[in-house]
Amino acid sequence: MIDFVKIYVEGGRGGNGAISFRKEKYVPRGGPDGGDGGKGGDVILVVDPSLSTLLDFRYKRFFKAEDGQHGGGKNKKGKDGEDVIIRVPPGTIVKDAETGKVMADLVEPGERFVVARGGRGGYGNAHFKSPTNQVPRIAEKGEKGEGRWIILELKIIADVGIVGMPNVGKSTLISALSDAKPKIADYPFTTLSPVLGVMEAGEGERIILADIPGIIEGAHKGKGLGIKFLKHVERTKLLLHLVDMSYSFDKIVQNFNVVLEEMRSFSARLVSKPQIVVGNKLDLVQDSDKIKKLKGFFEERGYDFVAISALHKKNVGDLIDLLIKKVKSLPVEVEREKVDYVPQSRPLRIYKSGNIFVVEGDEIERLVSITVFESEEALVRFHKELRKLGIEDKLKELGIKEGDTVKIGDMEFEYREG
Ligand SMILES: Nc1nc2c(ncn2[C@@H]2O[C@H](COP(=O)(O)OP(=O)(O)OP(=O)(O)O)[C@@H](O)[C@H]2O)c(=O)[nH]1
Ligand SMILES: [Mg+2]
Repeated sequence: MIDFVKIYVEGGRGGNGAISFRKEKYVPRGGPDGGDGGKGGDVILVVDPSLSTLLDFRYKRFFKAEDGQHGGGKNKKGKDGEDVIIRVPPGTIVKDAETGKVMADLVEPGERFVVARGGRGGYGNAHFKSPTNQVPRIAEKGEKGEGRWIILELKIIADVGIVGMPNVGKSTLISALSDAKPKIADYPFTTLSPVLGVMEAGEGERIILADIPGIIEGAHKGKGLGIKFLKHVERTKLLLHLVDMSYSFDKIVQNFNVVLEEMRSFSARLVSKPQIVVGNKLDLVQDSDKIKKLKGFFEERGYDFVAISALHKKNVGDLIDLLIKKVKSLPVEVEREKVDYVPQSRPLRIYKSGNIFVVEGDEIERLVSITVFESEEALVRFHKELRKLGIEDKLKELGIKEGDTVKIGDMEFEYREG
């Protein structure tokens, strides 16, 4: 099962603004009418409930939205770039790959999250008309789209998580209760990855069940398969702990405790979930006292207990009733991962590195990226901004001289006394 992928997402670049002047009869040069560039497309994640793994991302790792088109004359705005829609299964947690911070936890079908914004379109020269400048020969370039590596991590959303030792009949049970058709066999570790099943719960309601690989002693230290799948039952509402009743009473209790301990070692949150105990393989039990004893034992500890045979569908109806009653009594809300990602703009920083004066910061780098340096007017505007941001003063403080190199973003400039 693919439940962890790293992908690259990038919004489209904004289109450039146009420099253009109205052509009118008998007027040599009309007013500026250069249109703005279109906005770059966004990369958007959308929850698609028909998906249950991140398998698709094994083959496609780069997602870039379309660039905006350039503006044109006659105030023609460039067309916005198309968004890229990425479909993800419910329960997909989105993290910034660099910091590991959670950007979003996508749960509800149709829920959307813009994971990389497209750049703003550049202003055309019509924007720069002012009382002192009737013929602005200046336009902006489109802004770059956001680009980042992200991690998608799937934590299945189900109502009931079926846990237990290998070979106790978890997969047999999910196939008896739902539409799921997992592999069933008489050896441990038949199930290698989680399986989801939908159970009809009357009045159009449905309960989603998750069957995960068996858990053995030492699972939290990496033994067997169980532990890495435990995260998939971490946000179910109810745990259905299945035990194999063909063993002796003591062995059944011992096995039960092993699974409980392994879950506790994995997470306190998991083990504190509401839990019911289901004894399976009733058909193999001759001694009806054992069942009474088991029922007493588990109920004393606060668990509901049902004895069934998943294979022969014995008492499965009772179990269904109990599941419906339990799930309905539990909160509807899925526990979401806490979002702790705050988009941070890099502040302005000016320093000397060797002979080079380096200027860093989102605002100034953005300004560089949208400025058309070939245009004298744009250059004047750029210098004005530098002064306004206090960059000029700071560079002088650091002892900059005519002819020195200033690096801003990935552009290098020769410093001229303005
Ligand atoms: N006699 C009897 N056998 C059962 C019952 N339920 C399951 N089995 C058998 O137990 C064996 C294991 O069943 P699975 O459903 O594959 O068990 P599991 O818990 O999913 O096993 P893993 O995926 O390996 O953890 C199979 O041979 C099933 O036919 C039952 O109620 N009675
Ligand atoms: Mg199984």
